[in-house]
Amino acid sequence: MLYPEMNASRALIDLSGIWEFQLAQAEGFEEEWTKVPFEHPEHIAVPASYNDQKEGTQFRDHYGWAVYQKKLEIPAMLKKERVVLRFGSVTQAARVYLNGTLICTHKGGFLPFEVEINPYLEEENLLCVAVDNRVNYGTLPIGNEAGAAFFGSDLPDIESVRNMKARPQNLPNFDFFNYAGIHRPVKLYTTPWNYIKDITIVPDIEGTDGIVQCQIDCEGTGDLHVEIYDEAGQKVCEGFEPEGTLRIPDAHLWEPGNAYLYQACVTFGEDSYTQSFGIRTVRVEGTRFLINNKPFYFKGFGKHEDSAVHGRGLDEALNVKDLSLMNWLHANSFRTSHYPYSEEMMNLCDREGIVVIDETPAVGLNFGWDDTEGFAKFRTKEHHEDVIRDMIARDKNHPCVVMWSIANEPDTEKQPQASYDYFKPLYDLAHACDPQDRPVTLVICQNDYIRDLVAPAMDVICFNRYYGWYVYGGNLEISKEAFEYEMKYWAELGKPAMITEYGADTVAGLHSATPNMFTEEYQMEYYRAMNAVLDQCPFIIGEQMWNFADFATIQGVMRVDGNKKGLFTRDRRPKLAAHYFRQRWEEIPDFGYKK
Ligand code: GCB
Repeated sequence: MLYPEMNASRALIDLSGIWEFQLAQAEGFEEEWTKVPFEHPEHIAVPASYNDQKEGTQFRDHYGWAVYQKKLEIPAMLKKERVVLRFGSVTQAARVYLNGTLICTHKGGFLPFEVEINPYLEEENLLCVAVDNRVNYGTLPIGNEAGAAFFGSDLPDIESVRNMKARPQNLPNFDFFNYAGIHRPVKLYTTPWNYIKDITIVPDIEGTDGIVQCQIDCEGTGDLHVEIYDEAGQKVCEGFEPEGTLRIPDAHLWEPGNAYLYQACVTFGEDSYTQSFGIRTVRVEGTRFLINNKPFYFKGFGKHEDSAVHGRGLDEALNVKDLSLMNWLHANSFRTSHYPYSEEMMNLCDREGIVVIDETPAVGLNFGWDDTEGFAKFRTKEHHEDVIRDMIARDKNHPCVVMWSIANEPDTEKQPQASYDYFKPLYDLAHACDPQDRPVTLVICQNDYIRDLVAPAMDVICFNRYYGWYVYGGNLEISKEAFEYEMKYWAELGKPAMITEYGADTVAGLHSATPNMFTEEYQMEYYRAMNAVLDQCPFIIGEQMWNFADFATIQGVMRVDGNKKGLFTRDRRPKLAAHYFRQRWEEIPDFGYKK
């Protein structure tokens, strides 16, 4: 799916700003709300989560639908063109109405969707977006349903869960606040009626040349022309076919920390679109992860899209700040834990040379249940396939994306065969969807890893480990030993492996000469101990600590005003361990650290 751009043939209007807003009930909202402007609306900023923009539990803990309205007048000159309404993301599900007519629906809170609106346009228009924040066994991420325990709180008995039906609430089975609303920009764009629908670029390297396989999908008829420009604005090659291979002599490669982007300028009849891309390859070979045929070492984090007031809403200044802090730390990568991030962030990573592991919102599947039903109770399979397809369709051209993660921490151990039967087809699907055929992984949780059949089926073993925190908390000596012991198992598999989460909750400003849990000293000593183990393992191709910054979660006895495992506070002030990592990562090269 193309990211909307303004150019000589396409207009682009950003509908960000203050919208009218009203909370609705769990099950739905009045039909009138889609037809008539609200009489006494709240004012809510878009894009942003609605939860923290206003005070009160009715906003923070809202369950079910909320409705946004905006009046629209479209410039007459644009109406002759094809007009498309596009949402970067609406969390968790959306119903979109124009002048009372339902024009599209979308399930899933982290990927874009769009609809052509010409047939519904009037002189003055009322756009209405209804948003549902409910999570359950059929959504990704997973929410608990009555009868199950949920993250953050232990319910005393089943009876109390039944009682809660009178006062329904979301029971997320994931450790981040279930922020909701219109999280990413809403845009109107136009195209001519014969238009460029999609562009797919697959780069390769031959000697010093870049090889670019291009596929252009168009609607209607017209002459097609592709021109490739370098960063100096020089044309380096061109083609005239919807599908073909172009050669860039002496190409500049896209490298981590050293980005170089080419522009494919496509014209088709009256339409035009410019797609940026990089020349780089990605491949797994033995126990190595090769970018441009050189062994890469991941230094970085799991992150969240999370900040004060905005919640999970797009904040471009924060994105710039975060990448700047990554550069300050000599980090080179992050995982989009636990959902695909904004297109704006992906574009920025392309430009800044930050490497990304792109993750679906499949978090918490079967985690935390001690029942026998296991995977059988989930209704996620089709939706899981959809998000894999849609995520790859959205992000396939990004040079920053080097691997797909199809899930975070499902329980792959209790029912190993059922887990394998669920995930192996999804792994195959991800490979089949990706024109660049990047490596595919799934991030496993700390469990009886010997029973796990899923991790060994992936291209790279990605594990989250909390020795020294949830396991042997406070005792770094025994944690180190246990971690070393486990590494012997993974070494045998002959695959590359990386740690995608390890961390310790750390209250900024809490110090002690003897490193006790929750102090800044403990966080630093914890990482020293774990990293010493990682450094001894030649098959370990990376370390991504948990988490880049403190972030909001559900309330509960496990969390003091959110998860505090950040290397930075929520407002991006470094903790002691940030200085430790800064020094460590300065000494670890991007390439060739593990031979
Ligand atoms: C995990 C999860 C992550 C949590 C983290 C923690 O394993 O993948 O979402 O936030 O642990 O801090 O407990």
